[in-house]
Amino acid sequence: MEKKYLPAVQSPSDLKNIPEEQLPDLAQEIRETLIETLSVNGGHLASNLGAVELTIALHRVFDSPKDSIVWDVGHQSYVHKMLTGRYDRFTTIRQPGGLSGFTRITESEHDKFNSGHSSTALSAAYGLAQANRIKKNDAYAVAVVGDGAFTGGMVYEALNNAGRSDCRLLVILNDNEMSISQNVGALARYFAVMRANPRYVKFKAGTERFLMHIPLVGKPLAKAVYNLKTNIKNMIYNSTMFEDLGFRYIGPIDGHNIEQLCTAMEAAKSMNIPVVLHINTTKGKGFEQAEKSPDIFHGISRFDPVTGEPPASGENFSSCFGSFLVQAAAKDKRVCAVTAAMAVGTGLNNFSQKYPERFFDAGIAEEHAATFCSGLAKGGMLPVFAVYSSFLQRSYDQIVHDAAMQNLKMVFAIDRAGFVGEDGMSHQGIFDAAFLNTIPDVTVYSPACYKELNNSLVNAFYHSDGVTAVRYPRGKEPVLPDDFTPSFESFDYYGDENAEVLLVTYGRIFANAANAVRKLKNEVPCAVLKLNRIKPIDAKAIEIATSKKYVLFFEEGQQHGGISETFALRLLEKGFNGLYRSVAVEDDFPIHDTVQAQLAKYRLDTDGMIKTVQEVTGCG
Ligand SMILES: Cc1ncc(C[n+]2csc(CCOP(=O)(O)OP(=O)(O)O)c2C)c(N)n1
Repeated sequence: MEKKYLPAVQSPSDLKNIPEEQLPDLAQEIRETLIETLSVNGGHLASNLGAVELTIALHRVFDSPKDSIVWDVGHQSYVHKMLTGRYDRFTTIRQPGGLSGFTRITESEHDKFNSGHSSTALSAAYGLAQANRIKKNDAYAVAVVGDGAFTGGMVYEALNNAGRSDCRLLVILNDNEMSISQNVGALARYFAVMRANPRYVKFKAGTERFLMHIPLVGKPLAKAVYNLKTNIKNMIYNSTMFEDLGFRYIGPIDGHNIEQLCTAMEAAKSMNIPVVLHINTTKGKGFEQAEKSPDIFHGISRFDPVTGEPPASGENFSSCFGSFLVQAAAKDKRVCAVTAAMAVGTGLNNFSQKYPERFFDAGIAEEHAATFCSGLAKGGMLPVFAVYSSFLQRSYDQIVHDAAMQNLKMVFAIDRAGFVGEDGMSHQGIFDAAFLNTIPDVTVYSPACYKELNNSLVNAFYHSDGVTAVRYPRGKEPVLPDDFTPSFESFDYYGDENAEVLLVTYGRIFANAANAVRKLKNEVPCAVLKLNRIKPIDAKAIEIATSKKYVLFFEEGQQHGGISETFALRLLEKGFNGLYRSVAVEDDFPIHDTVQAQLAKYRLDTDGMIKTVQEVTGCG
C-alpha cells in the first residue's frame, strides 16, 4: 500500500518534523510495512510490532547517532532501521546482500553496537556512557532491554557496575511479559507485581509534561517533582530493586503512548544519572494473530499476511530430538530437559507439557543452565541441555569447569549447528565443534540424518560416560544416497575401497560429499570417510586415511581448532605422506544469506567439493 509518511523519513531529524498528532498514522504505516515485508522475508514480527511507539519516541527525544541507542538482541531494531534512512531498503531485510535482521555497525552509523545474543546492551551502553563522561561529551547512552533479556546474568553484572555512577545512561525495560515463550522466573514475577500495582509508581505524565513545557525552568522542575514523588513513594511503598541498586526508576508507563513515552524520556534525560524507564508493551501489537500467539510470531519464516497462517513445517531435526526425549523420559525417570528460553525452537514443547516436573526453562541464561545441569547430574539425574550452537558459546567455562572436570554424565543437544542462513553472523553454529574439541573427556557426535540423530542420542544416554554432545543442523535432513546405509558405528566409509582420493567430512554435508563422489566417478575415483563421532576420532578412521594419496577434509565450521586440524595432526603422527587439504570456514564471520549460498561460498556444497578434488588431483 502507498505510504505517506515513511518515504519522507530519511533520518531522525525528518521524524522530529512530523507534527505530534500525525505520529499515530506513521505508527500505522510502520506496522503495515512490517507485516507486508515479513510475510515474505520472515523475521521477528511480534517484537517489532510491540516496539513501534517506543522507537518513534526514542528518535524524537534523543539525537542519534550523537546519542547512542543500543538494542538488546537487536531483533526488535527493524523500526529503528526504517527511521534511520533504511526504509527504501527495508524489503531486503534478511535477504542475500540486504539489511541484516540485527544491528550491524557496518550498516549504519545509527547502529551503535552489533547485536544478536541477548543481555549485552546494558554493558555496552554503560561503556559508551562512561566514554562520553571521560570525553566530557554530554551525549546520552540508551539501552533498550526486553524483560526476557532481563533473565540473562550479564544484565545484573551491568546494573551492579553502573548503579550509583554519574553517567548519562538510560535503561529502557521493554516489558511485554514474554521472552520467546512466556517469560519465566522470580524476576518475571517481580515485574508482574510492578505492573499489577498501579498505585506503586504511577508516573504523573500530565503534570510532568505540563512542567516540561515551562520555558527554562521546565527540566529542573520536572526533576524536582520527580524527586519529590520518588521520596514520597519510597516513604509509603518499598523502593524498587533498581533504586536499591542506585538507578532512578520511572514507570511502569504505557509503551504504546508516544506522548507519555516522550515525556518520560525527557524527564530521564534531565537527570544526568542512570535511570531505568519501565514500559509496558504488547508483543505483536496491531496484528491480531501475533497478539494472540506472540511466541509463534516472535521469529517466523513466511506467513499469510491476511490469515497469519505460516507454511506447514513438518518433521525436522529439532522435532526428532523432542520425540526421542519424550520417549526416553517415559522409560527413565532421571531424564530432565533444560532450555535457556528456547523450548519451542529446540523441540521441547511436548516434553514441557508431559513432564513439567522434569522440565526447566532457565531463562536466557546459558551459563547458569550448564552449571545447573551439572548440579542435576551430581544429584543423580540425567540432564539434557537443549541449546542452539551459537548460544552455547556462553557456556564454555561451565562445560570445562563444572561439567567435564567432574566427569558428570550429561548430554548437550546442540541445535542449529552449522550455517543458519538468514539470521546471519551472530547466529552461525560454526564454533561449537572447535571449542568442544579443546575440552578433555567430552564426546561429540555429529549425525547427518534423523536415524543417526536417534542413534547418537542413544549412545549419549546409555553408552557414554561424562559429557556427551550431539550436534545437528537447523531444519530437515538432507537427501542421502540410496546406496548408503548408516552403520551407526563411529564412522562410515562410502565409495570405492581402493580410491586414492578420500573426502573426509561429518554432519549434513556428507550428502554433498557423496554427490561429489558419484559425479566424479568416471573422472577420479573417490570415497568418503564420514565421521559420526567427531571427538574422539576413531583410530581406525585415521588408519584408513593414512593409506590414501589425497585426503580432503570438508568441515562446516571454523577451521582453527576444528576437527580437520585434529585429523591432520593424527595423520601426520601416523606418517601420512600424501596431500592434505582442509576446506572449512577460515577465520571469518559469515554474514546472512541462504544456507545453500553459505555452503557454496566456503566450497562446502557439491560443486565446491568437486572443484577442490579437481584442483588438488589435477584431473578435470
Ligand atoms: C544468548 C541468547 N540466547 C538466546 C537467544 C534467543 N532469543 C532471541 S530473542 C529472545 C527473547 C527475548 O525476549 P525479550 O528480551 O523480552 O524481547 P521481546 O522479543 O519480548 O521484545 C531469545 C530467547 C539469544 N538471542 N541470545
